[in-house]
Amino acid sequence: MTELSGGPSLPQKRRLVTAIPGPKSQELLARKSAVVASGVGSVMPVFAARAGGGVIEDVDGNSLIDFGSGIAVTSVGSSAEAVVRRASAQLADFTHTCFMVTPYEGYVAVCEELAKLTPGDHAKKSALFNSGAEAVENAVKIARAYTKRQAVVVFDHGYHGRTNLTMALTAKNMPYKHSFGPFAPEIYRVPVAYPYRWLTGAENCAQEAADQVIDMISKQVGAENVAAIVIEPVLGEGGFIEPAKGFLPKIVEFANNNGIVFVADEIQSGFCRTGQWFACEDEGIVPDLITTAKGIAGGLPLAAVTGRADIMDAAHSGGLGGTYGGNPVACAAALGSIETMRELDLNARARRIEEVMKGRLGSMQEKYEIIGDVRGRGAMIAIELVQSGSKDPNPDATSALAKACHAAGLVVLTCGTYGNVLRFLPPLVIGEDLLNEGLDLLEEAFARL
Ligand code: PLZ
Repeated sequence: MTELSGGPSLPQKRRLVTAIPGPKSQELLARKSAVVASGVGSVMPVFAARAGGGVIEDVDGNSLIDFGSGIAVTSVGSSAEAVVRRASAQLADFTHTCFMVTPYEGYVAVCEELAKLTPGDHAKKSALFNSGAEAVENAVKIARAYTKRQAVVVFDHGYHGRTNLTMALTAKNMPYKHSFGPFAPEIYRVPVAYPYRWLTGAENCAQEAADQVIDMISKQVGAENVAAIVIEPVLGEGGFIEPAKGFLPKIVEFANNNGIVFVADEIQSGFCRTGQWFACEDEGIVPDLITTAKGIAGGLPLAAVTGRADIMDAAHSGGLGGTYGGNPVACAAALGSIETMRELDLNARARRIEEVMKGRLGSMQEKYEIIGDVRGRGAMIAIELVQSGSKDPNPDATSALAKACHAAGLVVLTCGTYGNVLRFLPPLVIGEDLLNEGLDLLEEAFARL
């Protein structure tokens, strides 16, 4: 894998010239705490100045290796040439007209790409929004309008956003829901096939979990009352959980047999992140609706609901929209991002990142018994940290390791219901030397722990 430039003048090298955070970041942090609400946290106390390829340069001139991509967003890098070129041209032409007032071509072109790229060869339509949460909310609106039913089924460890409805769909209380209720009604949570933590063993996980889900829906909700089943094909914030193979197809079959809209939330896993356009493809799943955001637009805010034309058309005319949904600059960026994914074959790069990461993390697992599980797909890889000799979660080691990586100039993120998962989401354009250097820094952090 050769090094790709993600920004014309940004050297693809880690470089620390001050402590982390440096003096300029510290000054900005003081200004931040005076005026930014404390509810809005930041993983690392450094302020970005430029970013591109596999690095983020801070205001003190430190250059950090990026294993976060701004939470799985900048898959093409933070300043990909085609994204900058197309978004800049659009910016000069016009910033906004509102698609609901006078439409423009970019929006239509993005919907055409979504129809081509998402799984299934049926007729598809899309609607564009600003954020992942908004896309999930709209998928639920559409599924309810189509089925004329109300109930929505979601899963343990699921994450779908921070708005009122999507908080209700999200599993984890702290920090997402605590003190923010009451939540939307008619949401039902069922188990997910989490192989590492399945009590009777990973080999029984897919069948037993699917049986439990179907039994719970049938007995507690009534399949005929369910509008939608919403699931992430690889669960993101909940801990990069890959449902045991066979689980998702059983759920899809149940949904199909009962007139339930199956919604794949691919906001984190989509757009080449897992080494294919969408993570569903692994098991040949064709969702009725698919929600996308994050990686779609190279860092600009854009989200979509895409799905079967008859379902998408169930919402009455004027029933879907929003002032900024499908903003022209964000659409231009999405077209640049998709162009980059095709041109650089970023699916192949994601698979290569998996190969390198799993190799290195697998060796670390043999050495450090607190690494309970190494998992994930493509450039969506994680390690689950446990107490030595058990599967009890080890959030302390997780945050200590993350801190050590940050101090060494490596941006890593944590996740997981138990706060014990270190996740790695490098831009797909990261150079292989930077990728290995990041893994060296992680290994040093383990050695010092
Ligand atoms: N669905 C699967 O991963 C966003 C959340 C970060 P928005 N994940 C990052 C945080 O702590 O707020 C996400 C996701 C899945 C929906 C969403 C929501 O997307 O664009 O953040 O609204």
